[in-house]
Amino acid sequence: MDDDSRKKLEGVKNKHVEAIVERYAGLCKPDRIVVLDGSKKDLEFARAQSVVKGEETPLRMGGHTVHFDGYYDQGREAKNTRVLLPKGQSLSKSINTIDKEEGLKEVLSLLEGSMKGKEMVVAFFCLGPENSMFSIPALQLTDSYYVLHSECILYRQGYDEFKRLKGDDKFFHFVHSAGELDERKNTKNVDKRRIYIDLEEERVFTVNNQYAGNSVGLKKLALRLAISKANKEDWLCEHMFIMGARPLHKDRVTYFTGAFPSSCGKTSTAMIPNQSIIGDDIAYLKKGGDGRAYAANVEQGIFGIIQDINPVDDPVIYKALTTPRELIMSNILVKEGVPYWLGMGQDLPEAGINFSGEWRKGMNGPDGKPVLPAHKNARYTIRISELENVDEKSNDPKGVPVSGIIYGGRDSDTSPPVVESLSWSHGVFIAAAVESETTAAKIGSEGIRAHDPMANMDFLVVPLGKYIENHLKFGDDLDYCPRIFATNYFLKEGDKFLNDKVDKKVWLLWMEGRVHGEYEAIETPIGFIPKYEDVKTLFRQIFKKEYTKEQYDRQFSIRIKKLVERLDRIENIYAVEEGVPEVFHAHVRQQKERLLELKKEKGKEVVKPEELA
Ligand code: SPV
Ligand code: MN
Repeated sequence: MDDDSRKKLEGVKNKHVEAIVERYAGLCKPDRIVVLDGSKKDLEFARAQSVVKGEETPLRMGGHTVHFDGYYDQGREAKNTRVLLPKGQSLSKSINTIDKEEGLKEVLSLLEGSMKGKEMVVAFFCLGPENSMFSIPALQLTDSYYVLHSECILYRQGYDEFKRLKGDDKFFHFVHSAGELDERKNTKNVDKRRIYIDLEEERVFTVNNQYAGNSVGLKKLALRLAISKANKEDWLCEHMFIMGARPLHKDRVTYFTGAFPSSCGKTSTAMIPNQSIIGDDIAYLKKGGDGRAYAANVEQGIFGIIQDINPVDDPVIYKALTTPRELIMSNILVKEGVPYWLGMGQDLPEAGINFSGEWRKGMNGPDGKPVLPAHKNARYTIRISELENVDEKSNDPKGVPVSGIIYGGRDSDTSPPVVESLSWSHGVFIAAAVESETTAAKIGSEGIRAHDPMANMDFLVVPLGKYIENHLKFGDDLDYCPRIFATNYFLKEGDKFLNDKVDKKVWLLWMEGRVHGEYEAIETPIGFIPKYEDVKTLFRQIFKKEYTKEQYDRQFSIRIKKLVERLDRIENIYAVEEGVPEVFHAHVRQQKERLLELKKEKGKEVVKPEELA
């Protein structure tokens, strides 16, 4: 460590930080330790070193770089992401755990000597806005300048937040090593990829990986630690965007949060044109002094899926991705310094460099499978402040008051595009019953219907029953509960989607109006749905598009059989979960009864909205 780094380390005046640095430097044996304090110079250094070390390559557009993860390191690893479980404790069966002693021994031995020939960077960040009720200081140790550079874009700097701790140990810490690298600077031993989460010590060890969902401590690793912290302190830590909805011809902003499983339209909902974005992935929700729910973005950037970003469906992001600024693209196709991705709205070249190396059309990868030009989970990393639609309160230490919460699933044949819950607890039930077809964001098979409560299942580290109870309690404690909605953008008939991607703006503005009591709705067994006239008007006003009664009927009819089948699946899943609040079970039963009664009354399986009005 040189004098400059030593000075920065000592500058936070925190013995716990010094001990952690000393301990893992001793274990990982880097050639050098570099400490950053988040100054402009340090941010430039992080950016430059990613290129110097060969982890990123500049693209032709000013400020843009590309990073490739290894062929087998293209999504979040579930199998080897585990919670270290102290002896005598237990968690839900659905949570992947390993005995703490055994897990620690394994991961520490994998980290031993892992930084030989490399540098260990020590960086200070803050989860949530600085100096606020949301702030959690976070210390990152890594041997990857790509991880560091990503964090400098995605998170707020936290050197001052660490000073504010005044020597206290109330911070998260993350130890990451990409492990041994091959000639492409990719992790060699992905079979030894391990991500072990220690809730007691509020730390995560992650080794032999580079994909940001596995390696970037402050993202999905901190999410797990924060879920555990929130559980103890009675607030909520959610896999949610935060956005400001701005209706046509009215001067007001209404804040929504939304939880969608990966790749189900979460970022693009947060980026709907003429609305404003605060965050796209992780939110902390706390009760404010006025009895309302307040939300803050944990991050300051977006690590978004680039597939299907094109000038028609996502004009704001497309523009940001095609103009000069600091950003990282990962696992796209590059030809002559120009990036290409799937669904970008133009033809792709037939050869180039991608996550498999030198790529040609029609070739197979090392696993014998055809290689697409770019990976489906290819991503971009960008600061939200760079976007033209950033909300003016994006860094407000108070957070923003939440008026509505949206839960989005992905199903082709069951739920209507938008539905409002009957009450807070009914909304919590809807959220706990979210199902979604799996996508490329997680390693494994795609297109399988998976239960994903609150779209947070992959990250849950507290028993599911307790987590649901926390949600119920959070609403009960509030003087004004946000309204809860469910959306489904993926209804299909045959192979054809029933909605255009941009239609989500209509559902959003309907929800916004509901919050202000401006639309009546039709009560159905599953909740409130919009009236035809209202959405028809919104389609006309927003898109100058004719929305027919026939389209409405197809999209909003109550599909009793499918909905009951879903409830049966949910019932089975929760039958083996311990500690699930009775209110939840009651909602499952009552919703089923209402559906079956409707079937009896109408004598059919599919009931049109007008038959309910
Ligand atoms: C997600 O998959 O939910 C993401 C990307 O936001 S990752 O960082 O991989 O989790
Ligand atoms: Mn996410």
